[in-house]
Amino acid sequence: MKKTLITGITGQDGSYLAEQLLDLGYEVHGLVRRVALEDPTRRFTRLEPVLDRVKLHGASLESYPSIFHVLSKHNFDECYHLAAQSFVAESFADGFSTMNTNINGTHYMLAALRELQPQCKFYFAGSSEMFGKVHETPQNEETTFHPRSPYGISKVAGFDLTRNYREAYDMFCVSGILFNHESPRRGYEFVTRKITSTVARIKLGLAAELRLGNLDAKRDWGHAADYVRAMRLMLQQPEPDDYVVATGETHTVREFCELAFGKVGLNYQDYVKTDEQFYRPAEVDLLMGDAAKAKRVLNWEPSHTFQQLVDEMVESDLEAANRSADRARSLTGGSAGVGIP
Ligand code: NDP
Ligand code: GDR
Repeated sequence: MKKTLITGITGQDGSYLAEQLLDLGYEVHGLVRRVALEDPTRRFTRLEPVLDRVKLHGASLESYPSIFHVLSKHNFDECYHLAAQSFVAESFADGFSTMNTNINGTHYMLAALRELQPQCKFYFAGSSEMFGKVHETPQNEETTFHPRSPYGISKVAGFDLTRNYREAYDMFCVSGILFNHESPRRGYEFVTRKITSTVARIKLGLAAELRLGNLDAKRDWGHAADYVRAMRLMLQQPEPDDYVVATGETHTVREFCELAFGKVGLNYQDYVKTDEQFYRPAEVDLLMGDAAKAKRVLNWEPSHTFQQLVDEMVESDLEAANRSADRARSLTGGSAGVGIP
């Protein structure tokens, strides 16, 4: 039985990865913040289906000793380092925290593994945000990086640290360069979930409009369940290497809105308003990945279409909004105002 450590196990990707690894017979450990252990009902919602089958350890990415402590107690075959401040807009608001968590956190993980268990295979969650102001389209493993946010810069640093540990210490360290991937478990601030959760609320008469920033930004959106599958495949290869994971399609935020509102029989133009506060100081205009290498070497392909992704997210948010409205109605005896589901 393989033993694995997932940092960021409470996040979107961590929860899907934990489920897939458990299904494959892995023993799954997760590194979580102390505050999460203190309030499991609120912080472990994504992990709920598997909570009794994972072993959680309190540690913080800001603290080398806390990471060292966990790694000194258990030997792992594989480590998936997913924990990060992952919201690009927040990285403009507080670049210092983002840099600290994302760069030092990755460095601490690598340094502690080197010290305690250099045989453990290491996955770093790289990002298409590293391509930023793109130098070519589509982007592949050879495309030059030009990050456009503190988040993107922190991911380039993490990517370089990971490669350097591979080259300098002969450790099995890989980076996945993953393009945007979404699901019903996506955080509410990210544009896809913001759209689908608001569509559900508008449909139920609980919201009147949706305020967004740049509708013309183009992203290559896939499904998170497909993308975590690629992470594991990277660690099963004979040699460590880096891979782009993407669908090869690109769509505007506007197109996402059109499909999501269309799914419930509404026209996005009647509800979407643009709002300066959601524009970024520097935008990544266009992302479109070329995952030919992942297909060739890992035999990986996405299994969800863009339309299926949007449909699944809208359906899930409609169900959640309906449940929440029912709960509120039963509490108020009929007339109810309802918050975010
Ligand atoms: P989420 O934002 O859903 O999850 C982030 C995770 O990191 C959470 O478990 C969070 O824990 C944890 N975390 C954040 N800060 C700290 C900290 N200081 N100490 C310990 N844990 C911390 O991200 P995703 O699941 O979407 O993404 C996973 C990784 O992949 C991230 O590194 C992200 O940058 C990267 N990525 C994501 C892509 C995407 O489209 N989803 C694309 C490319 C890369 P808590 O619950 O306590 O907040
Ligand atoms: P992104 O995802 O920055 O690509 O990073 P996000 O969903 O936040 O933005 C995508 C695009 O939508 C535009 N946009 C808005 N975005 C948000 N969040 N809110 C809005 O109201 C809004 N209006 C327009 C943005 O400007 C942007 O162009 C995600 C994260 O998961 C990263 O961690 C990951 O590395 C990358 O994807 C790949």
